[in-house]
Amino acid sequence: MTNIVKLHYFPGRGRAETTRWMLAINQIKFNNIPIETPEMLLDLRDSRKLPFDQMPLLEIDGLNLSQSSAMVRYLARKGGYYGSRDEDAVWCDMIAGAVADFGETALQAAFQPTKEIAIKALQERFNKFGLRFENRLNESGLCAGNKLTFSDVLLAEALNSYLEWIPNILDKTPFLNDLYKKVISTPGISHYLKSSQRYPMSGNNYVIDVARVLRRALPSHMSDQNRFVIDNNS
Ligand SMILES: N[C@@H](CCC(=O)N[C@@H](CS)C(=O)NCC(=O)O)C(=O)O
Repeated sequence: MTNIVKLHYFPGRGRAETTRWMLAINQIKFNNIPIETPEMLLDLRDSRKLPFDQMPLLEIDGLNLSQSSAMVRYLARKGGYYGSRDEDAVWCDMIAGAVADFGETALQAAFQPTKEIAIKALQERFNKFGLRFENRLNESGLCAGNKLTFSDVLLAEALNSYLEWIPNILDKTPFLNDLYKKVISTPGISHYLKSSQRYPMSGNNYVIDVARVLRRALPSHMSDQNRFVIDNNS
């Protein structure tokens, strides 16, 4: 019997979401293991499965994987999503790097003081990267080579978040729009997006979960900002 794949993280998308999309495209069944309290995180750290004390943690094939970019690449190699040639693989890596910079703004959106501020930041980031991605896709409709790679999946995952905030953002980038549709209609990802494993768009509840588990201050616009911070001097 194969061990079920486990993904430990806050009960939300965050930095675990790219791994979920890569598990999905590989059609690998997995369980989200939500870490909802500081005690649960402490137990996970005590288990010595976190080499850098950080989440997410992916338990797969008898391995304890840390760092979402390593998880994504492990799953890319496992499923043949790393391109066929060295040149494609290095393009995958370059695009994955750019998508990480692009996607960071979407990861931070829920932490912004207002919806307007979040949307402004996303639009500016899209203005910087959108046409660069579009021009790259112009050649074959894909990020690298002539078959789907993990860089296409990462790009679609980031675009999914941008679209949730700005629904018409892909109106002037038809290649990006086509790539997005292609990725979300693959059997694994379309199934995942409709499944109970898919967390909703991150909002205040997610921000509060993160602060509570990490015992961190909430963003300054939220009330009772230090409600989860332990004062060790008192
Ligand atoms: N580059 C890492 C970042 C991991 C990370 O920052 N994880 C946060 C939660 S999103 C964490 O565990 N923070 C606690 C800590 O750094 O001690 C990745 O993508 O996996």
